[in-house]
This record gives sequence, structure tokens and C-alpha cells, in this order.
Amino acid sequence: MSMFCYQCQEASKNTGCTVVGVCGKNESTAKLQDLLIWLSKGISWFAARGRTVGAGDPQADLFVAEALFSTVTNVNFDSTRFVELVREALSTRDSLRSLVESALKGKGESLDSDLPAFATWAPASLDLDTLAAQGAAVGVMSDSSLNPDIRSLRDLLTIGLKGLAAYTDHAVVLDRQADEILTFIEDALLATTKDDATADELVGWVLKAGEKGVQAMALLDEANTSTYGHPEPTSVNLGVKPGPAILISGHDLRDLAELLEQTQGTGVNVYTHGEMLPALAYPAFKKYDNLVGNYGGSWWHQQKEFESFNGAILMTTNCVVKPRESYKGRLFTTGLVGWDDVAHILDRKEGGQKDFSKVIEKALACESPVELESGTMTIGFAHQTVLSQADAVLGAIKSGALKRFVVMAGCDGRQGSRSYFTEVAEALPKDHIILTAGCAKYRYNKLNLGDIGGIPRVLDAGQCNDSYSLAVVALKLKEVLGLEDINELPISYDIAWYEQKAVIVLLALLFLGVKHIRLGPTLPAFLSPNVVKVLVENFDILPITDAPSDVAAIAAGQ
Ligand code: FSO
Ligand code: SF4
Repeated sequence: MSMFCYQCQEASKNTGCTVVGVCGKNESTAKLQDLLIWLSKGISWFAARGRTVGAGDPQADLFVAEALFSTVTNVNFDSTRFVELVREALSTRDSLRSLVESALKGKGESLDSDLPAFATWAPASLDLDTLAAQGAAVGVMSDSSLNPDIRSLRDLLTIGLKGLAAYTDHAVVLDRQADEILTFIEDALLATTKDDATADELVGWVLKAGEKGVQAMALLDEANTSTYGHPEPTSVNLGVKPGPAILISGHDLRDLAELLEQTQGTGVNVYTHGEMLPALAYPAFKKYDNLVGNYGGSWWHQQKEFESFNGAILMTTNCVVKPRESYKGRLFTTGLVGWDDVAHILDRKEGGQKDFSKVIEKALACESPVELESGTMTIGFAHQTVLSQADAVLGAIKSGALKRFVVMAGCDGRQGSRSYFTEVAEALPKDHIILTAGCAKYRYNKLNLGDIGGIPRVLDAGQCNDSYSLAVVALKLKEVLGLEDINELPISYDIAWYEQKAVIVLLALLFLGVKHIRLGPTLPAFLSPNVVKVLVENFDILPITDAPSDVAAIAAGQ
């Protein structure tokens, strides 16, 4: 069986990638990822059984989340790394099994005799081909007789769990305890394996994942803001300074913190790229005068931008794309990110830092970046800043100067149809304010859309990880305006999705009771027509149409 993947918005023909991923994922990697997910169900099985007798291994729970995160779009393309992860999954599962068996024995119990295959499968050999062949046998389409709506709901849940795992892992990196979320991920993964689970039960799991999404984003928000301070309005430099430089991309703020510390006194300037832009608004990073500004745009422009940057580049999470030869030698991955033959910076040891000396050394041997643009842009409108200006916001709403907020969070992507989001931003009435988070903002954050009485018309809450800020603002507005229902707020939702983190953000919004969300540029390929029908009937989700029609509908309060 060939590979099959339909987890992101760029799935081939909006159906699924079957030969090679549009993202660049090759067949072996795709199959190894499927195997890793399947074996994670085996770990989850023993973890759940262990919980019934008070036995468990927190490292195994975290491994499941990191395994899921590593399969998110544009995180890791390196099949060798997936072979290692599969081997680790097997040994994690089997050690957990022993632990659970001895705990059961202590209570006079034993394991059931008919364990599921993902709990017992052992490969004849641990080489790539053997493992990939098993991956092909357990992938998304491996059971062709499965009811398509059940498959769709199982995959919606699994894909949402990948996003949930990513946000949870970010919080764990900042030393937060996330046991409850990690065990939920395992239980929900197991729910996708139950033959008797009905569509209604699976919808219940999907909404529960949304609830956990809110919890994970709140945990991450607390971790980020208590470690690095609350983002504050910040004017960001878009130009360059002469001198050796490092460009840091992705979402991991701890990597940035350690890089900044290690570049002190080296003469190397640090620039943010893509989803690292919001880091420039955190007080903790402002004390570093070698943190110069932001370079370039959203993830999919990276081939051109990394080339002209000239310096060393550090990719901390998604979205990495196929590196050009021109910069492959100065690209570094870290954490769960990987690309064949690209240098990888190892994880920090307990209590220590990652060692970025190779990245710094490379930067020192490189030319200065070529300037792409100049000027500045304002960022730093996470919940604390917006709520600190609550009086001005309420005053503007009451006077009629501010009619509506439009949440345009989510991801950017390559498809030409995404110009829709630029057109919407440009065409919205001047008394509308855009609330954004995630890399979707690069479609309109440099347009200079003005302000309403000093409140910028694009309020950027930060990374996709910070979408929680938008929910906090909405819930606070509901409270101060004395409204019963979140849907009575003067807020429209026009969400751009690309990968699985945007899916958990969507599920979080559904859990919060938000209705009438526009979603685009296309609806997910993993939603069957009947599942779309359920989402339309219960949540009034609608596909985007064209900018003039959607802007007219939004301005009319829809
Ligand atoms: Fe973008 Fe990529 Fe943050 Fe995503 S860089 S697309 S939702 O991984 O992560 O917004
Ligand atoms: Fe295709 Fe997206 Fe899967 Fe990549 S992640 S293989 S582009 S569906």
C-alpha cells in the first residue's frame, strides 16, 4: 500500500498525498509516522491499564505526546530519526508493559489474554524497510471496510490530538506539569481504536479534545508569561544591521532564551523569523541588544529568505521546508525538528542548556544578511495588553467607533487562494479590528491598516500557541458587556488553517461554544460529507467564499 496522508490543508487535490507529500514528506517517512502513531496506541494501552492499578511512567506519557508532535506537518522529515523514534516507542511500550504486569501481579491480577496488536507487535527486524512495511499496514486507509464517517471522526480526533500534543509539549519544555492532559491524549488515542465507539461518542471525544486544548493553551500561556513576562506593545525593526547573524524560527521560546544568552559578547546578531516574531514583545528578551528584529515573513517564504539571510539559521519547531543547497550547510534543527543531512542540536540535559556553539561558530563565518525590507511593525497585543486598554476598547465600542472584531487567526500557506485573507483585511470597514495569532497574520500585518482612536486595527496576540489570548479577550468582553452567550459579542471568526495545531485551536473554539466560524481556504480533506454536516448543524461552521461576499456578511454582523 502506498502512503496516505491528509492531515494538512495542502493535501494533494484536497484529498490526500499518496506518492509524496506536497510538504516534501517521502513515502518511508510517512509510513514510519503511521507506525509511530500506532505504537503510541500500544503505549497508551498499557498506560491506561496501569492507571487502574496505580502504576505508570510519566516519561512514557510524555513520549506519546512528543511522538504525536513529531508527526505534525513540517516538523520532521528525517526517516532515520523516525526509525529511532519507532525503536524508542517499542522499548517504551515493552518496559511499561513489564511495569504494569508486576503492579497487576502485586494485586493478584494479570493482563488480558487477547491484547490488541499495537500492544504486542514485535518486528522481525528493526530496519527501515521492515518498519515502513508495517507502517503501511496500519495507516489511515489500512481498513478499507471502515465506515467513512467513523474514519473521519477518528482522524479528526487524532489530528486534533497532534496539535494538543504540540502545545502541551511546549508547556512541558518550560517545566510545567501536564499529567492530566498527557493522560487524556492517551485515552483519546485509545478511543480511536474502539470498534464499538459510535459517531456520537467520537464527537464527544473531539469536543473533549477542544476542552483540553483550552487547558493546554492556558498552561502554556501561564508558562510563557511567568517565565518571560507579559508581551507588551513593541515596535519591531524589519531591516538588518551589518554583522554576523543567526535567524531563529519556529515556536520554542526557551531555545531563543538560551541562544540569546550564549550569543552575548560574540558579536552575533539574532533575528526572529516566522512564528518567532512575537518573542520580540516579551520583556525578558528586550534586554538583549543583539536581538535586532524580524527578518522575512511566514514559513513558506523560507527558501528565498534563508538564502538571502546569509547567516546561520536555527529551526526550533515547524514549519521547516526542503532546504536549498545554498543554505543547507548553515541550517540547524533542534528539538523534534529534523531534515536528512541537516545538523541537529541535541536536547539539553537536565538542569542545563542546549549547546548552540556550533550555530554561533557558523554565524561568525558567514556574511551579513541582505536587507529585504525596512521600517517597523507593531506587535505585542496579547490578553494582558488588550485588557489593560479595556476602557478605551469599551469606549470605542459604545461610541460606535469600533463596530466589530474579526478573529483572523491561524496559519499561512502556499496556496494562491490565501490572498483571500489579505483581501478581507484590506476590505474590512475601517471600524473593524482584526484580532490575530499564528502565522496567518503575515498576509496582512505589514499593510498599515491604521488605528481606531489609538487602538491598532490589527491586534497581534502572538504565535498560534497564543490563540488562547483571543479566547481570554472574548470571554472578558462578554463579561463586561453583560452578555449571556459568547455568540452575542460583536466578533466574527475567519480562520485560516494549515496544520494540526490550527485544528486544536478550532476544536477549542467549538468547545467554548463559538458558532459561525468561517474556515478556509478549503475545508479539511479528513472531514467526510456527513461529518461536515454535523459541524454545520451544530456549530454553523461555514467555508470561506470570496472576500467581497464574506466582508459584506461580516460587516452585516454575520
Ligand atoms: Fe504557522 Fe507552521 Fe504556528 Fe503552524 S509556522 S503553520 S498552526 O506550524 O504553527 O502558525
Ligand atoms: Fe500531504 Fe500535508 Fe500530509 Fe504533507 S502533511 S503529506 S502535504 S497531507
